[in-house]
Amino acid sequence: MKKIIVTGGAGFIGSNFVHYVVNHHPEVHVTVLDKLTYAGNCTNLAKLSKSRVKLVVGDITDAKLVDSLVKDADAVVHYAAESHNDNSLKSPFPFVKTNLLGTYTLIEACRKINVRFHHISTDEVYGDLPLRENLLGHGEGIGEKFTDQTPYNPSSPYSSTKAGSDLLVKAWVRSFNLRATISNCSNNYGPYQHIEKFIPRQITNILSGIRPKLYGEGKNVRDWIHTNDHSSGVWAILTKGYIGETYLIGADGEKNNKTVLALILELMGKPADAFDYVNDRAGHDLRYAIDSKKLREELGWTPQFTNFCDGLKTTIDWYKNNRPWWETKKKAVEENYAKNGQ
Ligand code: NAD
Ligand code: TDX
Repeated sequence: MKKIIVTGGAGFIGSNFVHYVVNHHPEVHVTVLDKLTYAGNCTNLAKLSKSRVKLVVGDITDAKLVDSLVKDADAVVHYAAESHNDNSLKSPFPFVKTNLLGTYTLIEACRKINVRFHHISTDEVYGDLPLRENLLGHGEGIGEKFTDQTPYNPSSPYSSTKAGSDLLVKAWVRSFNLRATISNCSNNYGPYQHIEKFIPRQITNILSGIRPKLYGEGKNVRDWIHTNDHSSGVWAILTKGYIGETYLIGADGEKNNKTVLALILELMGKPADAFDYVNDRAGHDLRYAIDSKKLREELGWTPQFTNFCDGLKTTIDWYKNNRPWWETKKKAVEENYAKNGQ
């Protein structure tokens, strides 16, 4: 694995993966293919040597461009996507185009010349699980965590297009012997995450003198994983995973949104009630939880960044120390949320 293409490598998780590869695998050269949408930022890669990482600005739905890059690669690691649920509720078309047509374009390119493909997906393809409090009386273990056997049941335009892209990859494996694997990961946090997302939105609200905003009652549960652990999981699957298999990546980080916000407020020295309840998200998934036994037992992967409080502290410091990275975007993001009462 000497030359890899990372699509979406200028976004949050993709750029963290590129840093991970550059830092841990000196023999690998990375070509990032990224359209630099509102979510992509070439400064995410600025500290990396140009001899190790090349940025190609372009669209994954551009078959000619994709073909020309794939012909020189040993593998494609596909992160590029429209990634925000709230945006998908307002304007689904870019999700259909990038997540479905973009994935199709990439797997066709890889199929034609037999290039290894790894597809990055999300636990949201499985829909949601009942809250643990609502499980009482229904027996232990029922519907407890997602596995690769859980039926697909996506809720939003975002998660349904991610589900569709997974199904395309599965069909290309079965019908065309595409050498592909899929990973479905839970909610990531860490540096370089766009301020539209929950954790960076609340941190940058506090840093801007705006009260944090909690959807609904704040009871919804997300299974948090540090993005560095996502990267090591993807690398393990790319290099040791079995073709055609799906691996779930998660680090046992279930917490409800109110608990996460309380911790952010405490770490940033604010009173526990210094936030607003705002309109809930339409179709808001209740709970996600990953069973990552297959990845741990078959490929020997173990997450390293499992102290959530420490991870949150370093993430808060990153946003404090990198104000120019987010400050110019803050006003527009908040104005957009305000239109929805959020
Ligand atoms: P992001 O929105 O921060 O980054 C997406 C990147 O893709 C951006 O750099 C953007 O410019 C690029 N992109 C978008 N459309 C493109 C196109 N048509 N052509 C080329 N590049 C394009 O997203 P993220 O949070 O880093 O998520 C990355 C991947 O991980 C996605 O596939 C997402 O579904 C998946 N994922 C995310 C999470 C999470 O917690 N954020 C969890 C599990 C899986
Ligand atoms: O201001 C907010 N207040 C709030 O309570 C925002 C932005 C979110 N929320 C809630 C909604 C969710 O329950 O916080 C939770 C997390 O929200 P997001 O950061 O928007 O993430 P989520 O919708 O869970 O999806 C994320 O994880 C799975 C990523 O955005 C997806 O790309 C990934 O697939």
